[in-house]
Amino acid sequence: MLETRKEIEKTVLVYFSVKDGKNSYDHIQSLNELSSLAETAGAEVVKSFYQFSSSYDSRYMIGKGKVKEIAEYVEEHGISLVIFENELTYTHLRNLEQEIKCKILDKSKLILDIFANNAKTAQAKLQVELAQLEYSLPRLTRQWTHLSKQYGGIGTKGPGETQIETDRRLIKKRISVLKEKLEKINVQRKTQADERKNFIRLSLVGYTNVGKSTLLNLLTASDVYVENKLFATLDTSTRVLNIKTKDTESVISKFPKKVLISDTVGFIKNLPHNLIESFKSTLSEVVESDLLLHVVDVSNSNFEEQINVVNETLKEIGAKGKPILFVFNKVDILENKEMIKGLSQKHKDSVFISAKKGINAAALIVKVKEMLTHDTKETVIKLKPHDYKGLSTLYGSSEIRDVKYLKTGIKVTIKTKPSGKKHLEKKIE
Ligand SMILES: Nc1nc2c(ncn2[C@@H]2O[C@H](COP(=O)(O)OP(=O)(O)OP(=O)(O)O)[C@@H](O)[C@H]2O)c(=O)[nH]1
Ligand SMILES: [Mg+2]
Repeated sequence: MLETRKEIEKTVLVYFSVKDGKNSYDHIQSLNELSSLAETAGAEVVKSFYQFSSSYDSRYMIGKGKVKEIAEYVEEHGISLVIFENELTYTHLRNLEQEIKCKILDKSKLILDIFANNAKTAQAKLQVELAQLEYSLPRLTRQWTHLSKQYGGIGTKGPGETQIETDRRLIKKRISVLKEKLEKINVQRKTQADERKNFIRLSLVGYTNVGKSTLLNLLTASDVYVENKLFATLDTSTRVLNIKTKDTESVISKFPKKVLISDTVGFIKNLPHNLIESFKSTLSEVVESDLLLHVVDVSNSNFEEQINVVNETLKEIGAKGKPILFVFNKVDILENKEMIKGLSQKHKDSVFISAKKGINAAALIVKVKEMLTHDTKETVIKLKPHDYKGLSTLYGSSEIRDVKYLKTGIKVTIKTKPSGKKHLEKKIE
């Protein structure tokens, strides 16, 4: 755990990128995000360094000149922590620590620390410990010697073995213990999931700090933890849709089954892979949902990139292809309201809300109902006059309710699902 929580550590950030001519803006976004992460961990960021070069330095990641510049700054200003945006290898860490005389971390380690600090349930704690150990394994230094005291015992110190080899073996042993424990929790979770089969299941997914938990609270009249910090939520909370306003109650009563909504851990750019791996069981609720509500902080200038990161992460956890409703949140603080029109054209299944102010909750629920009870929905498709090929495609792929041959074209009413509709539109174009 970072010592930063006990006393605020003066911190500098470092960003390195290989020159490709287009990163003039990226480094600002990345450093801003790294700064929020560092502050979430309790650090005080006093300066950022960045460097673009034709290739990275195998010894230090950044060039030797930059290392010197940072070392001087660290000494002059009493800095105790340097955080790199880039993932550092054991060699980088060792060499950097020799030149810059203070603690050095990379973004993955920082995120792992925040997760460790925020983990509340036994499952989250085990998952974080597993990810931390897997991260440490290739970066072992003598810092792990305490493990032999904690988990040591018969056969932990073979003759001639170095301490690091012993530690590595201890860590591997602990990793398999953790995996077993998590597997047991997973079996219990599957039983719970089976019990939920008779419900309609929605999951809130999205970048960290976009307002997922605030939305869960609004939609389910709950009180889960909300905070203007990254990774406030690490566990999955599931609640029944239950928002009692004049507009929403009547829609909710028309759902064929009770609706459950789950809120879960948020995503971030370059989330350490082993964290995603160990959080897979927490995230399995997402994979099993009927519909994903992809919550986006539309007031954040970087929201398009955040959408891409979330889409990539969804692929990684096996949730690709799930129906998605884009929930553009924080419209109350959106300066450029003009954007809404363009976004709603780009993302057909979308709503614009403020979870905090309760704006447009009814529209969201209506949209959810529309997407879920698609089989009762009708869509009218207009084909060109004499487009019998298009008509035959429609007959082959959907249930036709009505066909009208007009002078201007053929008007076909079909029973369809939203995803099916997109598919059809493509076929007909
Ligand atoms: N202005 C405004 N702020 C909001 C809105 N929704 C959420 N917030 C704020 O955004 C911050 C993050 O909200 P959370 O609900 O904790 O976000 P989250 O997506 O659950 O975040 P993590 O669990 O940390 O990934 C809090 O300070 C909320 O009060 C909104 O509609 N408008
Ligand atoms: Mg949350």
